[in-house]
Amino acid sequence: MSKRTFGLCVVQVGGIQPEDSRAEVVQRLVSLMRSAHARGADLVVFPELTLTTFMSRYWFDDQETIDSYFETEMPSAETAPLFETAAELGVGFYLGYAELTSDGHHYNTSILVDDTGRITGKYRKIHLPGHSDNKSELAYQHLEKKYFEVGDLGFGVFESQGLKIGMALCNDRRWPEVYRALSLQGAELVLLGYNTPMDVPGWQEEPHTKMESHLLSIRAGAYQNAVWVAAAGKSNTEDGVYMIGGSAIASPSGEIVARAQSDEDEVVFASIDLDYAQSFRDSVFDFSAHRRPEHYSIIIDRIGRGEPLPVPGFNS
Ligand code: CDV
Repeated sequence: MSKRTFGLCVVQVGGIQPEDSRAEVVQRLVSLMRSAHARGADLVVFPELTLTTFMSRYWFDDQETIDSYFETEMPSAETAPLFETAAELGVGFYLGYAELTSDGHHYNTSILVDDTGRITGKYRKIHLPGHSDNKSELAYQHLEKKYFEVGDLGFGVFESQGLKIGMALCNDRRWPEVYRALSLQGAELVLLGYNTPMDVPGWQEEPHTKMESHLLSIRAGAYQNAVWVAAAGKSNTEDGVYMIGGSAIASPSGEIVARAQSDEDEVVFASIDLDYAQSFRDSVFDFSAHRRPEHYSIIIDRIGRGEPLPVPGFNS
């Protein structure tokens, strides 16, 4: 049986504090990229909004302060070392960051960069959680709906380093439509970065289920779509807020093949067999043979829950 092996790394980042400068963060990421390369990485996945602390926990009125968390160019003078190191080592990377476009739009974005340091794909986050109103009674808020617009690029799949790669960001990993949209375009890898604070306004969960629902989401996405999923998170505390960590790689069997053991900066490596997905694609998840889109129209027609549809002889 053929084997196409690929060195995949998720790089967990143990918290970025408000006082950490971009240059300091980039140096930290470069050093983690070098460690990943030493482990055999071909591609490194960094978290969502990696370059600063998670700004959506704060209410800001002042647009200048808000914009200070965003990147207006990529690469920039501050982020160039990441691209240079990628080219030097021959390692690709995925990076999440806040993007301010030249015409004034704000997105929660990720880019894919190949092993020559060239940007080969971009994704702008579509499922934005949280709220846009000021819940000033809370110590920390979750204001993604205030600071970011819904992404306008759809769910793209990009050819990079000889693979078909799809991207998602954080809350996207909980939505099955994301993985299906990517796997229907032949994605072999789904890369995603996340920030999952333990306390989210209006979202009560036992601490253990926070980790469980994160791992369950990436495992289910991987299995039901016969893809590899690589998820890199921030972890530990950021400005006193605990982030769950649990950076991991899930295989097309739905198993976690590598997972962070700490809450700190950590390089999580797996040498993956890209052809392992094929047996799932040829059998239980042979989409062409078994999918029945003529019965899936409710998924497009409805956003929220509604009444049961009529079934001949019932619900009329
Ligand atoms: N940054 C995120 O999208 N976080 C969400 C929750 C925790 C608000 C998540 O699904 O992890």
